[in-house]
Amino acid sequence: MEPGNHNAIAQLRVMHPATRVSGANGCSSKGGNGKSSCGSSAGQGDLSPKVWEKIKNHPCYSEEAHHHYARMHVAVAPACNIQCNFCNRKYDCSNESRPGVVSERLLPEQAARKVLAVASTIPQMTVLGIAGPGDPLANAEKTFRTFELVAQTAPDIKLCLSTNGLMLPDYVDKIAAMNIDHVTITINMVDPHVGVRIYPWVFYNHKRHTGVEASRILSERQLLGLEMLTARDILCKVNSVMIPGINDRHLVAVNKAVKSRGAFLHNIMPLISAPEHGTVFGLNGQRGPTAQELKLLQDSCEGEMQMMRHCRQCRADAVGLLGEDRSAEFTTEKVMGMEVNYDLASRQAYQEKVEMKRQAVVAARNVELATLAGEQSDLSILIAVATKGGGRINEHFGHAREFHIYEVSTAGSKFVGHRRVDNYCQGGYAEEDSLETVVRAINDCRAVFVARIGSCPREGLTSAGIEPVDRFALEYIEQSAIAYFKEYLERVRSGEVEPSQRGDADIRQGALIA
Ligand code: CLF
Ligand code: SF4
Repeated sequence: MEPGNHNAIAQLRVMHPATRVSGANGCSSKGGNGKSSCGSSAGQGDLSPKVWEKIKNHPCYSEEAHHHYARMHVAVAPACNIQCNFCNRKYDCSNESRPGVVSERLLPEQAARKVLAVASTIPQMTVLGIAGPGDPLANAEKTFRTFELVAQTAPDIKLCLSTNGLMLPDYVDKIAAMNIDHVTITINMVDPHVGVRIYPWVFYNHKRHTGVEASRILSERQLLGLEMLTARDILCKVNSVMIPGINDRHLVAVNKAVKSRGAFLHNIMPLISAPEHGTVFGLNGQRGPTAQELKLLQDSCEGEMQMMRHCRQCRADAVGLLGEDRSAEFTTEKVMGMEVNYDLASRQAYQEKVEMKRQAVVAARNVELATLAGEQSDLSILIAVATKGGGRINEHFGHAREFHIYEVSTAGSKFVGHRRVDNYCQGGYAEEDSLETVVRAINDCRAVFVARIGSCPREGLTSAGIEPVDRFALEYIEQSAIAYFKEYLERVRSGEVEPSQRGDADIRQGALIA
């Protein structure tokens, strides 16, 4: 579609216009009064039906959902009104994206057509997010116009917004009026003296502010915006970038501050910083956290509120399940050539099947979990899993671009993160050097579950103390993890294995363009 072709949306075939699934009546988020079940794999748990309806197929707000449902971003928001030391304008917004250039910036009409094209092709795509590449509320007109067009033509798609929060208080009423049910605010500090090391300036009220004053304005606006949103029962997630030596310890205070203002979920992400990104932090050698540092901080905050651990710091034009990127299939040129056939009824029918599969995953996990009843042990282990989604161990070791990490103990299994890696198998031949990077990425794990694995990587992993396990190929992840843990306990009790501590692991730095 040519830029500015406003008629294109009207030409799209919309077979079943319907009311928005994501209701206008808000929700009864537990707000600041307690930890909720969201973001975990616990299913509805203690969530109210209204909140559950909002999160159950949102891949970012529900860890369990992220194995089954996809999201997409449209890059309609190029400008930004603040400067973060971890951002370079040539790259995606680090608030919501990994640092890779956005392939295309879109006009709202192009974006809306792309949404329908994706919705027609990927029926489990349930969420449209606007997350950059700049700040969506610094580009408010384009952002809201895009949401408006999508709400008219694809009423079942949840609308999701991610912002640095500077302009948030000005737009809360608009956000509520447009049924945007999910808002993410990136809050890296609540103390301007910490902020001064993260934000060199903010542009507010027609003026560029610097120093402590800049961070004071930003923090006040962020927290005010958060309070205003939660007062309207809009689900709020807070993203925080963990920057060792700058805000790592301070993020516990951020966690408390956002919890007390009703945030629903806290997502502490590792700083991604490399010199080639051209950011202030990248150029001055500021490191990101190790896997263990990140997990320790997330664990220490988890008593306060539910933590998101499955964020992929995705691009501002990402499409697909978290962890996969199908954006190259939906360039403007390709979208223009596609027959767009948005069919709400068939989307819903497909999603009902997804729901049944999802329930089967949970049921299998619960049956296995019941067999742990009465087990007494302080041991817990980490397991890396090669998966393509669906909650199953269905990826070959050599094809995995990331591993899901599960922590297993007598309490059950829990998703605690993911690790990106270079493909071990590079188009038919094995890349021996990449085994070393894989080992470093999952070095804290006791075992790696795969659908298949060759003899060379099997030997390399074994000698690194990581057991390659393919006997659960194609089985459910959590059910298998619990079964493995029971065997592990028996092996420890029989003296066959020593329950020694594993080492730390690397979080991969640098751009990853799918
Ligand atoms: Fe996009 Fe963000 Fe909505 Fe998700 S992403 S706007 S809440 S639909 Fe999700 Fe991506 Fe992490 Fe963001 S994995 S970077 S948390
Ligand atoms: Fe970059 Fe996003 Fe920060 Fe703006 S808010 S400077 S786009 S990371």
